Amino acid sequence: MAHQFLKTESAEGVLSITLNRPEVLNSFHAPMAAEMQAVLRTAGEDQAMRAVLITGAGRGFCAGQDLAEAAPPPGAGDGLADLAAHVRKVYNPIVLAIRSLEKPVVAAVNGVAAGAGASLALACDFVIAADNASFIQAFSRIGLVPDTGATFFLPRLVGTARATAMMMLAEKVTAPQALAAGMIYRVVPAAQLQTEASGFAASLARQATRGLALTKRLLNASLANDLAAQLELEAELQGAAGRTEDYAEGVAAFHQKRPPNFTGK
Ligand code: T3D
Repeated sequence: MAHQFLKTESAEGVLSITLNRPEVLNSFHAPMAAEMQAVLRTAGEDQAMRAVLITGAGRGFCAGQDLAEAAPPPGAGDGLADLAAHVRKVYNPIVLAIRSLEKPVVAAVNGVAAGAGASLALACDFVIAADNASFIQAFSRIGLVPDTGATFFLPRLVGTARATAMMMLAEKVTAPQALAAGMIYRVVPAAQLQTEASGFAASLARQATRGLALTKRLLNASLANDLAAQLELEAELQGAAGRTEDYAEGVAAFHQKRPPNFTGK
């Protein structure tokens, strides 16, 4: 399907999504958000796509909400009347789609990730950042609160003290700082980002996709469950993993001393 504000490409079992409004650092307006929601839905349905990669065109990853749409300059329109409704309609479905997608999602952060753009990256399963990328909890600079899941993911990743500082001070966190804080998975030289991230996503797409999906479900649940509930869920989902073709293939490959050929079933 052709998109106006996203570029998509399918290769090696990976659906790559590029936010494509570089002139505004890929900030989200309603049409781009609607396209993103639709593409994530398709990604869930397409069994041939076993991993998803999200990146940005140009020098930024995503600068969050398009402020020209949300709060235009005086005389340029009314902007968004009800931000609560807008967040529910635009951003929450994107985060929920990523977290419930039964395949790994990789963010290749190619530049600044600000506001909901930073949150978008944190919602992904893996964040690989260029060494010149940065993360800014920009919300407080304009009098808003963090959204798009930032207050859920960030304290869990870096602890409340650091999350509070990032959110209240809105300072730029460089990619190396984000890595040191445990916010992201890997930092690579900027010139190698797309190659590294694509290769990494392709390697994920060759893994036991059902097993990864069940692992993702466990990780999602572990953020809320107590130990007994989590142990029970592990048992249940291990049962499901044990019924996959990939489990049979993994064990057969082990005994035959060869690499497994997982099909994602
Ligand atoms: O509305 C709701 O639903 C509530 C939900 C809110 C969620 C949010 O995401 S709130 C946070 C919104 N985002 C921001 O506040 C970030 C705004 N941008 C910046 O602070 C800076 O652009 C950056 C720190 C991200 C990068 O700075 P820099 O110096 O590298 O770039 P720049 O020159 O500021 O930006 C380049 C262009 O992109 C520029 O346009 P121009 O002057 O060349 O025509 C700039 O206006 C535009 N741009 C950047 N961010 C946005 C944007 N245009 C619209 N909306 C943006 N968010």
